[in-house]
Amino acid sequence: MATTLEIPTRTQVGIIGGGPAGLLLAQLLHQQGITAVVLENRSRQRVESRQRAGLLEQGTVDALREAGAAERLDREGLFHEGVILSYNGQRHRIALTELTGGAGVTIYAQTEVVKDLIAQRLATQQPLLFEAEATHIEGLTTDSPVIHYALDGQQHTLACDFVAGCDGFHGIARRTAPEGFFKTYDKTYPYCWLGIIAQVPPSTDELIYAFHERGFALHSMRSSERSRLYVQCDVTDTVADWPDERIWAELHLRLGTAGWTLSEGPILEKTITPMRSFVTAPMQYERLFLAGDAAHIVPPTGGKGLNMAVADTRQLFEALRTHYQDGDNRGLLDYSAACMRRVWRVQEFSNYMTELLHRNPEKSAFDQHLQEARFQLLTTSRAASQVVAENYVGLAARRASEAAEWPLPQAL
Ligand code: RFL
Ligand code: PHB
Repeated sequence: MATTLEIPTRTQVGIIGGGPAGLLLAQLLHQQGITAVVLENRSRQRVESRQRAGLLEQGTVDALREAGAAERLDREGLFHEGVILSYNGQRHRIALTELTGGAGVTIYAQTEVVKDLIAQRLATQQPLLFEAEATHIEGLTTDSPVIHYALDGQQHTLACDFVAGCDGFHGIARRTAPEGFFKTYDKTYPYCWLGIIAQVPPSTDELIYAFHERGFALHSMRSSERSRLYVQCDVTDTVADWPDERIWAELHLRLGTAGWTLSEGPILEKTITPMRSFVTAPMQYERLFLAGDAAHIVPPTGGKGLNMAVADTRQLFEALRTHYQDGDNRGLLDYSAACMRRVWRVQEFSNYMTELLHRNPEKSAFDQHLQEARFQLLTTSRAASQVVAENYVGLAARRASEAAEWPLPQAL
């Protein structure tokens, strides 16, 4: 069902997608008096219950604070000063704050971020239409593009100055540009993640990422009462292949180390996630700007997807703000280039973490030794650990984005 608001036909920024990117953009614009309409094709209940990310970089927390949407996050978020990597039971702690001059990460579920942003949007009485599916966009080369969408069985149009494509990996925005305009780059991995939420206090204060010869495992958390855990599984597996006993048995084996036990509890939810790296370049076509998963996907091993979506959103917001308030279009013109520098840095780190920590049945014995040597370097070199720490907390990506002198490859 849609909200009870009158259905708008014209706005300044038409936003497709009511995930973290679209909702945050709408709020930041609203604070500056710039109008927007958010079109979201799922129901509110569905959007608020999709289990996804949990790890927020400092820049993401700051953006949510700037948007006035961090009251609960500041109360309930769990700040982490370090993270643990494990290799066949041998653990190595990366002291994040110590290695980065104070930066850490915050655990606060994406579901909660989305609930906070939706509540805030509805409180401002600004348009957020659920079950409103954008079907196509017209006139992107004119100064008034039009988004066509279906709502309650009827077709509607929304005219705007700019379109923000925040509609995730399966959205329509990216497909609106002429064939061949966007270049795409991708990589899939020969394994998936099976993720669970368990009603049990976390068995660790800090996240544990484990390589094991039986495959990857991750111990994360949602609160002092709930744990979030993942195990690497095969691409052909379904949830039915993973009864609770099998999941716990693998988690014990893969996360285990001498003198530590993993507590079990009722499993509330199980989902399987494919692992994929994907980049669209550039991130703008005429008056269409892509942000978040609509433009790029990373495998979740680095905890980066949501953080990249928020970083794009901030960049796009700032570009739109200076356009409307100062008549300055430089931010809009530079949007894609500034994002791309950060996107490739984050892609590289997510790929590094993924390949470091998963068992890849397609790898040769030689490559498996290299993988172990990479892990060993982390345990013996503070410099190597610092590189991981700077990437994990988001510092490295911010520096990449600001390195404007770095030339972009011709193809971009
Ligand atoms: P979203 O969240 O996919 O939102 C896009 C929204 O657009 C809607 N939509 C449409 N609306 C109208 N018309 C259409 N035609 C539409 N087509 C689509 C969709 O219904 C949806 O609501 O994209 P956004 O906003 O860019 O946000 C990206 C993040 O959701 C994503 O990157 C993260 O969840 C990735 N991720 C993680 N990111 C982190 O930063 N830290 C983590 O710890 C982390 N862990 C994860 C993750 C993703 C995971 N999965 C399930 C993929 C762990 C997992 C398991
Ligand atoms: C999560 O808490 O869901 C989570 C944390 C870190 C990751 C991925 C997922 O790298």
